[in-house]
Amino acid sequence: MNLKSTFHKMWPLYLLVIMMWLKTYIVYKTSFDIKIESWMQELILFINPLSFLLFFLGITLLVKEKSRIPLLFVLGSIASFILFANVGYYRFFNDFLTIPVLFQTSNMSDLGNSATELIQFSDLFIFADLMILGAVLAFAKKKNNMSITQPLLKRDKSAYVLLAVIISIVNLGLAEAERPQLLTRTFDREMLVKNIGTYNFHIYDIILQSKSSAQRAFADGSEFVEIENYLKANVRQPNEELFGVARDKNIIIISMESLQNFVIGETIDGEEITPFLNDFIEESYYFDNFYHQTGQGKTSDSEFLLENSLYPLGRGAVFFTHGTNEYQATPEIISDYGYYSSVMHANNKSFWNRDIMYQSLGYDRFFEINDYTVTEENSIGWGLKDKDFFEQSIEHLKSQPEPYYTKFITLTNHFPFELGEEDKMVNEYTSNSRTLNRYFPTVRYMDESIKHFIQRLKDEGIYEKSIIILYGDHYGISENHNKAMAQFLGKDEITPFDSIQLQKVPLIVHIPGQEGSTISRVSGQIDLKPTILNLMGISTQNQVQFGADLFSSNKFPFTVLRDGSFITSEYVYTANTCYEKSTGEAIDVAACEPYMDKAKRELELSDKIVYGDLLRFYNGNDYLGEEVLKQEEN
Ligand code: GP9
Ligand code: MN
Repeated sequence: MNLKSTFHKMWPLYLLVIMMWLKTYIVYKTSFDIKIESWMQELILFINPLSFLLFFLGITLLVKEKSRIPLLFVLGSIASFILFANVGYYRFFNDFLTIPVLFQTSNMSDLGNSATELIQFSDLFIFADLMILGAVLAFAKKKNNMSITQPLLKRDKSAYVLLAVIISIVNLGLAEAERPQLLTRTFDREMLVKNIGTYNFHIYDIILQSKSSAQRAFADGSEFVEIENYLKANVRQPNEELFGVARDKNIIIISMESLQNFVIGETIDGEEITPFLNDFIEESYYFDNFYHQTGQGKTSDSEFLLENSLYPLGRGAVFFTHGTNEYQATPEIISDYGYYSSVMHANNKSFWNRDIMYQSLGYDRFFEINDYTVTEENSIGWGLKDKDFFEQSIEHLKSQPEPYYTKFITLTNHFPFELGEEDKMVNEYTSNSRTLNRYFPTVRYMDESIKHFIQRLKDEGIYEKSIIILYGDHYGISENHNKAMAQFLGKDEITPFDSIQLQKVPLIVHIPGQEGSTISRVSGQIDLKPTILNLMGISTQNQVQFGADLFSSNKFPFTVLRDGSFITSEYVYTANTCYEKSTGEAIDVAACEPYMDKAKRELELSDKIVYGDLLRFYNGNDYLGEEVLKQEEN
């Protein structure tokens, strides 16, 4: 086999493969934050784009000679665009794209400002190789001394395929040695990209997606036995004293956009960042060890946790991927108890597929952008400013039959944290991260709008007959800003342990007539539903739920995050490392081992319910397997 002649005959193909390969590696190093721990990992990262590029661009060998170059450009553009989309997505979400996220095109159009923030001039680099190839080909044509496409013999093609196969085997072999069971464990996208490369990761993702569609089709409800057993074994007695304190009271929930717990009680240039919340905490129950458990679905994932006490998915937003499943969400449950339920959020109703999902969750009404007067003057960033949003919502709130369960979703404290000068009440921070710098004034603004809202509730006489629950939906500052964050927190660096601590979000529960207190038991958004139902005096015994009443002293102090990291009262486990909570020091992983299985099982069982749409087999009391299947057959 004459590799040299093969190379010579197919030089445009090889040239593009090599350029795209190096480009991808440069993008890895500059646009993604992929943690490399050894030279072997670096080597795998370096070679991992190659196998895909050889196969993908090699498709050009299957077509006629004259179509080869145009097809090479088409394929090159597709792969470059995929890389480009990943770079933009990563800039904000600190994560790689997945198929479900990609199909959320209705969200893309809403991204507006954020999208332009996310695209940078330097991204043109991603298409530089195609431009270079174009220029070289034009030059070669002019010179006419380098033939561009030549007839290929079978053995030329075989040599090429052989090379691609060998490189793939080497890549996979090294990856498997470095990280056994890589492809069977899917928690961590970064690990996958690190080992098999961003392009192959997408192929893997497509396979997963088709598998999960098949999962629903094959589920027959027999899976329920295992789930019921697990839930029964883990059931905890809720707090009896608080059972029913909210009966017939309104439930007002405020989802606070991107609010992390580290700002609570903190100051910037001597000014409190959340003065109102700091005061409100004093007269409420405040959970200072409460974690968000969201994945790629961000706000919508936090809503999913809140309403279902199920985990969102490891990939995509469950609001999108499983928006028409059968659920037994809080709004549906409480309608039997005379409650009216609604959501207020001044954004397009289709964002995060909310319009569809809210029906599945059993909401009576969704007050969306068309229910608000949104003008240029009262908008910033993603839309209606929080203060105006709350002010306009008061009328909606008053129009509802009581008692009601109403969820407010704020918006102003959203990346890229834009705010007009007139609304800035604290200074920006000074660091190398514009994002972190701007975070504080928008948090301060949100705090002020909530203060205003609570005052309005008092004016309207709603406050005293309502339980008010405020929680942060997810992180606002991603790990991309670790350096600035370390500076703000006065640390040398942000360790993986610190990163987990930064996933704490505030949870505040205000019950009229009760002084409240600070509760430091480890907990998460999964616990909201059982807590709320218990306050409402609704028994949670037969609920399919993974959380527990936060007020119960029996609650197991354990919270698993969507990436499989977990927190107990003594330990934090993340990135295959066990940390002692009191010191933040890495210790022997054996200490975390007893909880590792539980963490994995919780996520697996919850995923099973979602993928198999298993709640269609459950009526809240009995397993309905046979009946449901018969109905579906007809
Ligand atoms: C969109 C708002 C923000 O309506 O909830 O969503 P996020 O980007 O935070 O998930
Ligand atoms: Mn959000």
